[in-house]
Amino acid sequence: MSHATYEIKDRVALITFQNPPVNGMSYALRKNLVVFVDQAEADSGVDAIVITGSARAFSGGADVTEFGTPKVLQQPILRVVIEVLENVTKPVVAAIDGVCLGGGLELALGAHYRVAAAHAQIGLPEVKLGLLPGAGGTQRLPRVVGLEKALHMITTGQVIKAKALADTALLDKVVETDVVGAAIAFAKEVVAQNLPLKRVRDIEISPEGANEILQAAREKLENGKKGQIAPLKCLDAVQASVFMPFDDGLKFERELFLQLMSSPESAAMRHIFSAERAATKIPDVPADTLLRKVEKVGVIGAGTMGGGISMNFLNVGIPVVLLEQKQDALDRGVATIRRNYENTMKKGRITAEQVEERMALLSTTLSYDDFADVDLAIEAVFENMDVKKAVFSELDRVMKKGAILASNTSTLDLNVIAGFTSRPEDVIGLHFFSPANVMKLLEIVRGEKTAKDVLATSIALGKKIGKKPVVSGVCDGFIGNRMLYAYRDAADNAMLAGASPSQIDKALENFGFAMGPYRVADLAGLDIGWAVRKRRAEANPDAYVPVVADRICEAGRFGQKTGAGWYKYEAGNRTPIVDPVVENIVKEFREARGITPRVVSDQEIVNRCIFALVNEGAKILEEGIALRASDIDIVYLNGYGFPAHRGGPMHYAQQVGLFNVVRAIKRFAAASEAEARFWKLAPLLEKHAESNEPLK
Ligand code: T1G
Repeated sequence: MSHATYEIKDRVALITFQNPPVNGMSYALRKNLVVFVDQAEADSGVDAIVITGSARAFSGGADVTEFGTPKVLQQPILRVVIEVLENVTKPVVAAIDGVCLGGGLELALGAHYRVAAAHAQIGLPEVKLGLLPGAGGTQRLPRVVGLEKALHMITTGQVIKAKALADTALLDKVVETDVVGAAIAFAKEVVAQNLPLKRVRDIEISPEGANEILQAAREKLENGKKGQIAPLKCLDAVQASVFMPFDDGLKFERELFLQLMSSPESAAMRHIFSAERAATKIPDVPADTLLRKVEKVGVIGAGTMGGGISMNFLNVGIPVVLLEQKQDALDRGVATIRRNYENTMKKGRITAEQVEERMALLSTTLSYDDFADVDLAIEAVFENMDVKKAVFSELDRVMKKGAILASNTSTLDLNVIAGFTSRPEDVIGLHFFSPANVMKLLEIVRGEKTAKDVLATSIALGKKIGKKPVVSGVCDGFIGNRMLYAYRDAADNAMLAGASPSQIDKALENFGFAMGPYRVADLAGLDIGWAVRKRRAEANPDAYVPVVADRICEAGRFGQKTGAGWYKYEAGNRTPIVDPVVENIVKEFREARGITPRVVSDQEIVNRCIFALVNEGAKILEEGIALRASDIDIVYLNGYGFPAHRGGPMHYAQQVGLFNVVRAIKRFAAASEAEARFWKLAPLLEKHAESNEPLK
């Protein structure tokens, strides 16, 4: 099957890529393109050539599905295709609509001229895959948009609308409609006026001021995201565009590209790219499932969560009716939403008009009767089953047939909640993470009776509001929090063995977490967890195992909010300060248990905490709570700050080697009875360590 079409319109050869969904530059498309270009060049009835894609995509770049396969190196590789375009003896014009990204933009830069639709999206996002533009982008883009803009685009992966690039040499014409027609007319004009066949590679770059620009960019990147090596290599490649002859620059770019392509960081980030998309595919829910319409949303609870949840829908133009029990709570909630928008506006990310547009979509009520016409209701009320029962009974009473009833619960059994209604098939969990208007993760909790179209609608809505949806089954803590409990317990075990809270935090921050578990606890507040543990202890005294955090809380130390928790804090300052009081509490806690502290290495701390995540993740996978290992990665990357350049706990475990993970867990378990109780090895993990089959 051909991956491009060829037709002649008024002596202009029009070559249209046909590799849906986004015209990835596959081997077949690359080959078809060269064959058609050669055909057009040899045809005396053709004066010029226009290459184009679809309205959705000129091209989304190199075909990522070919990475790691022989096809990615099968000739003609993209660089060769680009050289073919550059050296055609007739004008080649790229007609750009939709996305023009990565290798797609590099291809367009090989054309002599470029005509774009104003709304087309242009960029070199390879850095987000842990790569750099490997088909000349680092050498050509600076020549058409200037060094500084090219540096920013390539080191951040920023995508820019074509109209914002209209005044650069990247684009020769920007049109509102019919970009192909405009490109054909433009090509004919080039022929009629016998204009030169411009090659981007021939544009000179002045070195004047380059060093200052490059040095400033380098310093910024060196203080950037830890562990990500691609941005600095992008900078090195762009630097070559200024100081090396073009072909040497191409060679240098290629060397750096191949280094990145074989790096664990890029493997991790490419894994994330495919994992995010896989997470929205549910085996027993057909991709063409008819979705329920969601044109109006009701949110119950105007607190931090309810307000943040509401903002997600207001941001995409969906009206929200916000319900509370008391007017002053409503007023506070609305004021908080407005304040959040005004803060975003002050940062220049939205305009004053957008603030008003969004606030105008928000209405409030004290009566459930106003939920009669909402298509989806999401409750974000107190985490108590009696409260949930009252809320869902009311929702069931007032909401129209076919509406979706959602709970934001993070700890309660969704199936029980669904049982409070006459329509359990319309009930689902939409677990947002605080702050709900910022955090990307959305755990979509599928109840036993949740209808397939409700699930499909929720996933589509999650994507629409810019979240990373992951489907979870029903269990305590779903996917993320259940793993978080294991992670925190592992950190506590390392502390009991002899490590200090600050050593544990630093070890995990060096691994790549933005904050270690004790700093996170101080930020979130220790009192919340303490209350949960006390409730559990009252309910089941025999099962309760005291933890050091109890002693910290008993001392009135709830974290930043009280000026002291695991660390102490000076007034108005969030910098954690190691506190001898805590070290003494930990020391006494160990002594009371007859534990003699030992040296615990940073690597052991990391292994204990990350392998605890992996072990719990394997249990979650085995129980069918998560559909696939990569879903677990997406949860932990987007809800818990797992470093992207590690790919997620399950991906990281595969890179370490499941044999090594299982061996380490067994050695931890052998240390004591308490450790053996904690380190119950997931059978699935042991099975895959034996078979060496990757976890799927
Ligand atoms: N190759 C192959 N498939 C791709 C693809 C690509 N480049 N990009 C997207 N897809 C698939 C995706 O997996 C999904 O498949 C479907 O298209 C829709 O994607 C040499 C080496 C293009 C903005 O980094 O940013 O060029 O799940 O759900 O929201 O220098 O996809 O339906 O089976 O995301 O409309 C550089 C990556 C590659 C762009 C579309 N390019 N893609 O977003 O749909 S490296 C990128 C995106 C490179 C050269 C280097 C987005 C999109 P499925 P989607 P969307």
